[in-house]
Amino acid sequence: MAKSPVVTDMKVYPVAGYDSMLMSLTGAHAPWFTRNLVILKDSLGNTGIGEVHGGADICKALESYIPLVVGQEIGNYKNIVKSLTYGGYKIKGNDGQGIQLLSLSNLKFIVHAETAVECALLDLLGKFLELPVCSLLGDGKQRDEIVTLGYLFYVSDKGRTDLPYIEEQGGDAWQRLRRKAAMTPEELVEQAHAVKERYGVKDFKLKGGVLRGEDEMEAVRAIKKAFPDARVNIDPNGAWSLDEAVSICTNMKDILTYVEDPCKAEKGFSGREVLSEFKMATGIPVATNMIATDWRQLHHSIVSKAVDIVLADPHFWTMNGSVRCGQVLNDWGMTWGCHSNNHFDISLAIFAHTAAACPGNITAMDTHWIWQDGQDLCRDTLKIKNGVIKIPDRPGLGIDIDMERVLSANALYNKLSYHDRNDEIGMQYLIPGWQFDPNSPCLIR
Ligand code: GKR
Ligand code: MG
Repeated sequence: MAKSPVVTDMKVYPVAGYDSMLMSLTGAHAPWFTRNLVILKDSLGNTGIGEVHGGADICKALESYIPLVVGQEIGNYKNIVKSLTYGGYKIKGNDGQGIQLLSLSNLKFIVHAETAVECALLDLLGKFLELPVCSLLGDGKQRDEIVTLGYLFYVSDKGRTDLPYIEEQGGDAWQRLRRKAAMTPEELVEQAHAVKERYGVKDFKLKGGVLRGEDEMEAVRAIKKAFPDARVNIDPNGAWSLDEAVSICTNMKDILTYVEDPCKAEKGFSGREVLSEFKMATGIPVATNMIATDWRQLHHSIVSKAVDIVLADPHFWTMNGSVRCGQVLNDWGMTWGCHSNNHFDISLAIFAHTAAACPGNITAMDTHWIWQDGQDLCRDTLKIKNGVIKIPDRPGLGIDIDMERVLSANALYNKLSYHDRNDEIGMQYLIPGWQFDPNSPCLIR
């Protein structure tokens, strides 16, 4: 009987890369971000790769998977992933809150570490069957190109800290601008121009939760004025109260194509109830990556008509789970989209292949990668050109790991004194003693 190759080796590499001082409700991004990589080898000598969020707990979960993966046939990948979900190390202390209040310490409970293994197995299986990963997901490849949006951020002045944020010299407008402060509507429009020039994106998302909602809307208005054909969205991560969100957004109907997590649970009402009231009051479509991060939450979001666009990040749902979510949303007249955190180019490929397998009219894909572009861990990294990522005409993910770069990203990780995301440290240079408050934009204290 024909057999598929067997996994002969699994390695886990925690890695780090550089970031700008990006602002959001949770504070200011540190000079580094961390991720975890999985690299598999099979009996044909092929390599399969995967990436997931960073941090020691996720790394420990991945390491606990090694005996469940090595020696297994890649054709059995669904059962292997299932065995990890049920048999791998469970990160302790989950209070069940999820990220509905955007607590960064809860992110590790939402992340499905096994996605990194699922991805690496699919990469191997794709190479064996000579098919791209997206053809192995759901009902197969639905599109050749993935439209992405330009993810804009307020950027703080790193000169107000003594933290080692990187500087970039030379390059194009985007490479110069992405390491510089951008706090005014004019500076954000300049940022948007640079992103459009380099990547050809047509749509924009502004990360809010930084200034007063009214002030952030000024930036949204300026972006829409500069790019009248763009679909423009703002995401304050639930920083506003329901009343505030309704009042700020009501006049913005012609400007906002949709709004992401404008408000959240309050006064004894769940986030889903509150967003449903927001939608009824404003008629503005709502996207979320905070209140529909698993099947049970999705069920309640749909029943309460709380959202239109579900940003089903494959790192939260697994790749197969995210595609299944995309199929259900499409059948039920809703829209699939993708949430992101800072990531390397392997996750860019995870997003692209997952999006390629989702049917129907998906929304432009989020990605933080433009802030990391150039820190590739692979050769033949996917690129955003003319606003789209083309699915490569190659088996598997279509990218090849560069071990030299992985080892240097791993060396950077090992030098760091902390490995979990920490947005407080940078913030405390700006506002002494600063602490996260889910109800207050980060610069309003
Ligand atoms: O990178 O600061 C950030 C974002 O705010 C991120 O943490 C969010 O999870 O991009 C994300 C979102 O869409 O909510
Ligand atoms: Mg969001």
